[in-house]
Amino acid sequence: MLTTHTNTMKSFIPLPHYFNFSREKILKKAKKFNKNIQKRRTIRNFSSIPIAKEVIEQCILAAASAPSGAHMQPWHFAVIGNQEIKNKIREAAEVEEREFYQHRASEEWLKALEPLGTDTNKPFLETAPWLIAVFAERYGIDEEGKRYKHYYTPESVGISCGMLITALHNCGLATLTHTPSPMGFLKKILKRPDNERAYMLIVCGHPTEDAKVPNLKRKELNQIATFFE
Ligand code: IYR
Repeated sequence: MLTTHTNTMKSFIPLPHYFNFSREKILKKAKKFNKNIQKRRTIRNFSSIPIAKEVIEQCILAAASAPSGAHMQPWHFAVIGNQEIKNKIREAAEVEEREFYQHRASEEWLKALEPLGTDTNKPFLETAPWLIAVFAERYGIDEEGKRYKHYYTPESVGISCGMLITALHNCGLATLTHTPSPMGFLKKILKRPDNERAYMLIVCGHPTEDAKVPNLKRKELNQIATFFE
């Protein structure tokens, strides 16, 4: 299989899977999927109910099926279930968050965050069963230690994060996309190599029974899409 930049030979195979659904079935599936994904909510109240590692493994494999620039697959998923590491991550994230809320964030930014009810306190980083730190590989390194270029890295990693969130939601699990900024501490705590940059922290678990979410509205179709028929 062609996987890395080192494969220069062209190789094509017949498209292995193609779903030749009827027009009716396509629309039915579109509606069904939308109905399900509309139930996705970002949560911040995580219970400590465990989730099997195998579930996370499957969802990461799904995420890693994302398209990527020149098929470089420029992502790495550091999956943390270890309590001591979670504690360290919480501690380091809260240092950055205190700086953010007290100094770095503009008035406008803080005002925009008000409806979400966020603050410097991040207990979910310790209580949720899994933290998935997603790293973007700024460049690749071949078997001889030579660097090679990656393309459209933020776009590629962003797509895979979206697919990961969708895959987890499909299992009935809740997530929080958490981006304490800067995220340099993740690279240090998780001992990731120089070519990687922390991209996003995805918190995953079950909501607590009394979990609350802000009363947010999604934009209407005519606000987000323009059709040229
Ligand atoms: N990282 C901070 C602030 C924050 C920023 C945005 I943009 C959000 O959508 C939510 C929170 C925090 O996690 O509290």
